[in-house]
Amino acid sequence: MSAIKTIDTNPFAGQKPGTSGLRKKVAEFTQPHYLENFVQAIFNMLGDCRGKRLAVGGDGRYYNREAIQIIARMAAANGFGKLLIGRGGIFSTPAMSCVIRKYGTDGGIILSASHNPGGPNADFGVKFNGANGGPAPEAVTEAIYRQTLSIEQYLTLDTGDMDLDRVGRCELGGMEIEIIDPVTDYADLMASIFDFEKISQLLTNRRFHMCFDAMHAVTGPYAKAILEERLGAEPGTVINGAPDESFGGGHPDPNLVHARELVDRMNGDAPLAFGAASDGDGDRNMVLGSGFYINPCDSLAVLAANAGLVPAYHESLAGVARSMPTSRALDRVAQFLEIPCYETPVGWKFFGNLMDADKITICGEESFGTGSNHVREKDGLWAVLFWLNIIVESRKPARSIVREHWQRFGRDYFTRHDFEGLDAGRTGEMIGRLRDRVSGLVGRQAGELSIQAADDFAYTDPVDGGVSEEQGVRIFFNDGSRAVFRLSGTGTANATLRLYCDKYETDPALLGLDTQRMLAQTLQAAGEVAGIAEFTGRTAPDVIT
Ligand code: VG1
Ligand code: CO
Repeated sequence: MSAIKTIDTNPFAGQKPGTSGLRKKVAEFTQPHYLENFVQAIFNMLGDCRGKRLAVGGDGRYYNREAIQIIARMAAANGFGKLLIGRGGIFSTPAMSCVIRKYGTDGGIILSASHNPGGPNADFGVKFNGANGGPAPEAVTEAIYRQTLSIEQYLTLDTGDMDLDRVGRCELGGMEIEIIDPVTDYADLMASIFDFEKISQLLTNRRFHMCFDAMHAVTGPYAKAILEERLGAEPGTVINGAPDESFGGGHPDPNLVHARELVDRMNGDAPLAFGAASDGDGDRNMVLGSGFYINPCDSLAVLAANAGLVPAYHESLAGVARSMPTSRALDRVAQFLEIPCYETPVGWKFFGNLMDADKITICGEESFGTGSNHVREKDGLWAVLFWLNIIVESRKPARSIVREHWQRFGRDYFTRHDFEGLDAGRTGEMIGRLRDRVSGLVGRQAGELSIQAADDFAYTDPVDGGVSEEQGVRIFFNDGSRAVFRLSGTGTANATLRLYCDKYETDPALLGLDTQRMLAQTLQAAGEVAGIAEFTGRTAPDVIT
């Protein structure tokens, strides 16, 4: 048996998990002891690790394999009983959630910085998920952070690397390691939720052409196995399907800016019937109809409204939830269905308790994230299959489904403006000033609008009573529109300001108009109230979704 080594170390500042795990530049993560400190902090938070079982895998980005070797040695030295590892070190985020739940492990470690770019000069990340398969809630990430502040030692093993590429069992310092196929369990789960037979009829109908852009990231193998192999879509349906350590030099973020190739195919002379893309770790989705962009807030509302068409959701939904900045389109569906709709802070970790307590079945965020209680993460391919199942059952193209939805429920125009690479000090000051003034804003004029209500969003978890404050400043205007301001918690350099605006419209003549035009007054008023130009020096956002 290999010798256990105790390594002396010192705390690193800033190992505080953000919206979704700890994300840093690769150069920071690969410093001696940096990853080790964080991993030992997770283990210390867990307490006695003897005999515990963990799943480990990542999105395949640069440093994924090395990190897994380090984690495996440390897990063995800390007395874990078993590690389940995806072949090649791969698990998409939703597949990891599936595996934790299916095999009943005590949790999992996901190596990913999600939609952030990868490569030696880009980003790396580590996320801890609990036994329910979901991202650690705030109390747990806080406990991990506290451990990082006082860490003095970590345990590892004096041993070489193991083979990550062969499915099977082996042993490391008395700990069992099982390398499993990362796709099969997840694909089986999808087959148990959706009507694969009918979706297959659709995908093998030579008049229905679709494209799935895996963006050189982790969903390539999943999408090929499910869409092309199991469901019979023509080869080539999945593009950019070979995972790459640097995501082909791109930004694995499924939006109109970064999924350019897909967008061109959907808008060309012979547009495809349906298009979709996923992000670095496979939990996000963007869906497109022929020449038609489907806003993620609308997508979430459409899935909830049509859930009865999908086998797993035939029975009624327990409830639904959305993150606070996500448009209120979902609320209108919930009201119609007479089910509760919860409003949570940004980040998937807030949905877990609601699902565990059977309060919600489907939930989502404006940031291209939708999911259900089949796992405890958002799930990109699940959303794509959901759409295909709705299309085949309703016999309507995606575009008609959305337009009919607007006719029925009204349309919530929604946009998000991101201002990136900002000076953290000045941007923090701007948000601080907004927060301080928030209660005094009511009645004030801003541009053409006046402010009816304003607050700094706080959330009390209805299950465990945990309180999360300062989750975003909300301003409600007299025309029914809303603006939300918050700072991103997933970046690795400088600050990113997110400004979200939405407005409800029911006039049938005003349902098919341009989003930016419809929200121009609200955007203008929001910029003025916050002093965006004055504090950031910017007059236009870097990314609009
Ligand atoms: C962003 C999104 C948020 C999402 C998070 C993780 O966070 O806004 O909705 O849950 O990314 O998604 P922030 O703090 O940067 O706004 V993923 O796919 O990057 O794990
Ligand atoms: Co992601």
